[in-house]
Amino acid sequence: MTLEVPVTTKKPVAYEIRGRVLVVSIDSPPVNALGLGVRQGLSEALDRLEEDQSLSAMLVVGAGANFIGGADIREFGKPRQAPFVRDICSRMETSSKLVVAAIRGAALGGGLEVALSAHYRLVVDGARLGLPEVLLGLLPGSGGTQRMPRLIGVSAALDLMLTGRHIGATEAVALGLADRHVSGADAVGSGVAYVEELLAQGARPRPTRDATAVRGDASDVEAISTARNEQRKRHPMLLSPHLIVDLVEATSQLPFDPAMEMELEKFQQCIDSPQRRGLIHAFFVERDTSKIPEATKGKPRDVNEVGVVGGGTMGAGIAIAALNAGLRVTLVERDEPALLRGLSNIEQVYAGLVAKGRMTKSDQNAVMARLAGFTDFAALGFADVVIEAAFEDMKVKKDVFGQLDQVCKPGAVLATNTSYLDIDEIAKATNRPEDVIGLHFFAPAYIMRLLEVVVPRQVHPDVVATAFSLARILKKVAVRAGVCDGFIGNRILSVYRRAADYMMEDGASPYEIDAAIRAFGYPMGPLQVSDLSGGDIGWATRKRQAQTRDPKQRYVRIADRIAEQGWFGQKTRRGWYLYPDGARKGVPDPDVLNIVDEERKRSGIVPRSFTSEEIQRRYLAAMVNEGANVVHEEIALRPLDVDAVFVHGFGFPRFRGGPMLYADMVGLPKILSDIEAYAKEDPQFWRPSPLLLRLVSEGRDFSSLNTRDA
Ligand code: 3H9
Repeated sequence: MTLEVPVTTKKPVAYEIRGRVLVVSIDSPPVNALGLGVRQGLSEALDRLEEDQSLSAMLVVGAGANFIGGADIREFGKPRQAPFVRDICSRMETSSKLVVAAIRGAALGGGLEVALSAHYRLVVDGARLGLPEVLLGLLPGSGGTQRMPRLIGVSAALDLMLTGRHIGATEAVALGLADRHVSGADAVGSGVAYVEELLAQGARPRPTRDATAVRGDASDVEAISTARNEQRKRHPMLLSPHLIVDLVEATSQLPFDPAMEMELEKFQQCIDSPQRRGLIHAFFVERDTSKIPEATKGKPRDVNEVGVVGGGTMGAGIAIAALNAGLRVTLVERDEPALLRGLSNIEQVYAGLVAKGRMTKSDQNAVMARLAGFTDFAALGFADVVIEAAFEDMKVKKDVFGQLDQVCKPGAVLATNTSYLDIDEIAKATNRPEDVIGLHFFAPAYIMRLLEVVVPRQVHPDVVATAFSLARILKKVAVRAGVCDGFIGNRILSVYRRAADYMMEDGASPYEIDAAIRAFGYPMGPLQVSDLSGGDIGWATRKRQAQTRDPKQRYVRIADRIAEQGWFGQKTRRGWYLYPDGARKGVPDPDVLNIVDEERKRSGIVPRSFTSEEIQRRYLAAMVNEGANVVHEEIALRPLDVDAVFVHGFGFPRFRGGPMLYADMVGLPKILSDIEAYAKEDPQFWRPSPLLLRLVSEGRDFSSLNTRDA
């Protein structure tokens, strides 16, 4: 007899009895994370399985699109509450009755650890399995580090745990992570059928802890040593990857239970680390930047066809980003030679991928077939969105927008990729300012994930919503910014670069500055970045700003002196560094140090020494203070938007979460007292932001302004 127990949708775990099978369905939107309610529900389900003599097996499934998205990461950092996932996993694994997991959608982190504790695993189409804890500054903390290697071997387990990558159903079966793949998406139906089949075969509980894929032989030892060396080289500043390697090593050195104790201890070490806070902040920030007022007020328009004006570095990069997302692209240039150069810029990137074996020639042809080039603006008549990436000059931009106004269809979004210019002014060149917006990409536009969506005064909410929906299509992190010189990122950059210039003139060498910033966790120092992107760009900006610069402002000429020599960085084989024979890694240049010395003398400065810590503190204080100004002036909606800009567009170390979270972790009173101390030397530059002053006086931090709804 089948006893149907009504499914109560309100409970985060629902049960249904199908014959002799207890079907346990986790129903906790949005991703069935293992919050307290789910853990209690799973624990009660196990009680029921043990107590009910009519039951022979339990099937665990997820309601909705996912199995289990992992631990509820909002709970980390708060007091732990029993029952714990690791104990639930242990009870499942040691159950005397059969436990089976049927996976649809995401089984990630703690979710996969639950599945690993089942005796058998079935996957349906679209399943995504992985242990992505490392990306959050964590390690699998509910037995994943011990069960995964025992099930699929040391090498494969290290790969999954150290990359955090998700694998699909086919790979899961190939690796031995899942026992069966059933096509279709019916996890409950397929799961119950599978359990019945196993019961009919007399299958017995099969604890994963007893699996034997860890051999402890020379190849395992080799895999561990290679992983250890690689992680030391790649992630010297991170904690959790190294602990993961130690724990995988423990699978062949310790019995299961003591190794689990070791896992718990190291998991707690990660939980207590600032890196965990930084990386989890970065995870939520990526999702929260799209919570903007226009998300409810505006309706995105369809985007299939993108027009790009200008085929230089930015225009070509934007075209590639759109092509990669499957969109059709029309490129327009002012004349035939410029068009050919633009098309060849695009073609070269794909040819490079083909040469490296990362794309097939036929895929390249298929992508290029979605690209068309013209010298006549009329070709943009069908575009849903046009992105202008012409020369950074107001007259040029206004001319382009005047032409776009003539040819584009009604409702087309007209976007400019300007980095600094006033978009309200650009919009005036059209009779449809409500359709004009800023889409500020970062070079290379097909790689960098940041997209600043710059919102001018008259733009329609639908256009803002369309920009965010385009960003999703392009897999970018879109951040809403207001109009001002430099928007969020470049405006803040110009301030902390000045702080770096001042330190340089006061005594820190360019190479000490770069080394200090790398030691903070940046992949490159600011002067290396300048050499990579080209010193002529900043030089042009400084020349443009010269007329409006406050004459009382301290101005350091070192960068101009270097640019005046034609030393623009890697492309000219010298800039702040020398690049002998086109080498990508620069070496210090004594001539640059001479220029620095000359400028110090010219300014009457007696150089003093700076420690690495002092360089970092000043650089970061300038960044945080301007970040606060940008929030105060509502150029950024919240501090988290500033964090997103710096992590995704400026190489800020993700494990620190972003400059505003970093400031919270250091403590705002400390940042303010640094700024006040620096202001004694240069009160014109070091002016505490009104927002920083207010938050300190109220005993609050930036995070208190990070409401999840804009
Ligand atoms: C872990 O498991 C540790 C264990 O080893 C040890 C202890 C047991 N918790 O991404 P989406 C929210 S560590 C809380 O847009 P999608 C997210 O913020 C964890 N909330 O959806 C968003 O909220 P809102 C290991 C979570 O369909 C909403 O859900 N697991 C969690 O594109 C929708 O998210 C992971 O690292 C969570 N775990 O992608 C997996 N996950 O609507 C992390 C998501 O308010 N999650 N949210 O903005 C993911 O990778 C994706 O969310 C997933 C769905 C693939 C699941």
